[in-house]
Amino acid sequence: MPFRRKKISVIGSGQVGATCALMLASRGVGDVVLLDINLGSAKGKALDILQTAAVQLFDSQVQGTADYADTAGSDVVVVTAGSPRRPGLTRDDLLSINAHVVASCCREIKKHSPQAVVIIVTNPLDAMCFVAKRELDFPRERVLGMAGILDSSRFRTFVALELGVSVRDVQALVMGGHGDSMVPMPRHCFVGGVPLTELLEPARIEALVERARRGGDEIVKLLETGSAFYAPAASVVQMAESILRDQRRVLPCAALLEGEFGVSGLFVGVPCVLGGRGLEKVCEIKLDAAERTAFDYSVGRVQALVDDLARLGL
Ligand code: A3D
Repeated sequence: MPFRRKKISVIGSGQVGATCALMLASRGVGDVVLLDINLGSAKGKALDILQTAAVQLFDSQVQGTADYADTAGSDVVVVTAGSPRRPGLTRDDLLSINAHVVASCCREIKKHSPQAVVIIVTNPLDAMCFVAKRELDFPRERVLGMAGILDSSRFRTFVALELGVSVRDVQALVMGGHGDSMVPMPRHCFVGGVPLTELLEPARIEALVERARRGGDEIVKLLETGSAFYAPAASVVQMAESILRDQRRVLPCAALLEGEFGVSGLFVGVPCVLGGRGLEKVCEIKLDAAERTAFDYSVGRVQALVDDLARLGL
């Protein structure tokens, strides 16, 4: 069989999408198609990224388009299309605008890349995953949301800054829905193998948890226009790479739960094994009483978003 490079399509060539395309191409994960309703943005950014190859030395092809036919047969499709958060605009406000965008993108993805693993990034994340799953009707293994890696990388960053250590040696887990109700799990945070709870007082840990929880807002306020994109894009690339290279990494992702953690029919952030088939496994861990309460509250918030979709007829 002739060798075929992996193909990744990124829908939406805005801040997150274009950064994803750059990172995917420069890591040599595969050939990248960048699609946007704004053809000039997709083509211009794709060409610009391609021209970094001579300097960054990669062989990936990068194509910009507004035509889904060019995305046909993608192994992974990343959906970043939609409106970003703006100051004063909550994730929930985006529900209506972005549900229509994600549904229309997923109809095209289903038509052109029926075997793809689809990674949703558009906010409000957990609700957009729900819309995507409904439109795609793919098995749950092939519909995932990116949030937990970003949320936990924020927490890891703040822990590393606080302790003055390398972030490489800080492991952390954030579960639950993406947003204010996310559930950072200090009990599962380790610094060079030492539990965080032995290194910092509970009040300091709580302050870092709170900063991670508001990590997106902090950046929205600083930027004044748009929202974070470097760390979100890097988080997407980690998911895509684990799938495309069958790395079987254990990463916190939004996955459709089918009874795990006592939840069914909702996308919630949980530790997942990502490999060649997409979601290989949900890792069900024991939650203590406080974690259970926080997780259940977060799941309730995801359910409320899904209920809003129904109420709005989305
Ligand atoms: P932005 O830079 O505005 O890019 C969005 C792009 O989508 C624009 O180029 C639009 O032209 C394009 N677009 C709009 N509608 C369509 C459509 N129907 N088909 C194709 N393209 C379309 O936004 P951004 O890149 O900063 O953010 C993109 C999305 O990701 C937003 O919903 C953000 O809220 C979300 N986001 C999520 C996270 C998570 O952690 C989950 C992090 C960062 C951003």
